Amino acid sequence: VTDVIDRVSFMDFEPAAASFRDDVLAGLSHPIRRIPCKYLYDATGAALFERICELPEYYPTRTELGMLRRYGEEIATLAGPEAQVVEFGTGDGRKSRLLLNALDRPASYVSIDISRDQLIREAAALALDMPQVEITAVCGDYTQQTLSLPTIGRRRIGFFPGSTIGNLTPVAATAFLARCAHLLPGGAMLVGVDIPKDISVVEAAYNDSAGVTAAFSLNLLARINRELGGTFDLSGFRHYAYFNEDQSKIEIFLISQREQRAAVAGRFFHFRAGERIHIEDSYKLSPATFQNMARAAGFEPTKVWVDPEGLFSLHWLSA
Ligand code: AVI
Repeated sequence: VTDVIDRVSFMDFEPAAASFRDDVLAGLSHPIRRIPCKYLYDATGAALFERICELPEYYPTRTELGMLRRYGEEIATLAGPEAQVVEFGTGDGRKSRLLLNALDRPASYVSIDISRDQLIREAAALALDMPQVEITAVCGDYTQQTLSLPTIGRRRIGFFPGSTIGNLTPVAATAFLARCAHLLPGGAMLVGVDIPKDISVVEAAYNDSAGVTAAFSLNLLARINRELGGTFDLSGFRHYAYFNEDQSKIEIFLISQREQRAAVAGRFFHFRAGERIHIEDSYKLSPATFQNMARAAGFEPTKVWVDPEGLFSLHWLSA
């Protein structure tokens, strides 16, 4: 532990920050242009994502919040008393509060995130609301780094809500879960997973009528302009999201609306009309598919809850 800020213990594993430029240049040079979706979340992107979560078409957030309320008691029984909750990624803290409030005298909460400012802000807010819980903020990249965590509490419970697991390829998701299993010996993990459903419902969630998701996608080009000396004309690109049925995933692209060039960090890139930049996948996994993935990662899936409308699932995995 390197520091204590506002009652929050802060551990900094100093995740590599220099990679945005390298990843964008490599991704735009690739024959199939692509930029990793983690770069969607600068401060503007994180604020836009919070607005997405409130949209009428975007069912995952409110469904999962409802499920945490509805199944809180059962979750508390499975977790046992005085647990240590370890959340991978911070979000806006609403789900962590619901979970901690449902549990029986949770001993501690560890939040792991790559973005230092949001991590500390949310952890400090949580510490104010829940003085009885020991709070640790860990700045690190849980997809890349091996993190050693403090042990406070009887049993470690991992928490990965929001179907963020669906933004990883199945291979990367399995590798991530295997890393988690390693961090949670004798513990368990609660994972939120979006499930396949009527295509029109899924596609509407990623093509909202207010255009917030489009703004979220286009902010990636704005971020490149701001941080990497980019010259993208945002009006020359369009957000496009569709459901790929064969692979059971939403695919999101930015499509060039005309022939154009843009500079990034002093290098020029040429785009044909209709050319795409792939910016995100969002897999939708049935309970059985996800349970198989969890088993391959070394977990024993012990319980799955699905909401009454069949939109979303919450999985309890024993490590
Ligand atoms: C963060 N993640 C689970 C969101 C999703 O649904 O895949 C990201 C998102 N992209 C556009 N809308 C939401």
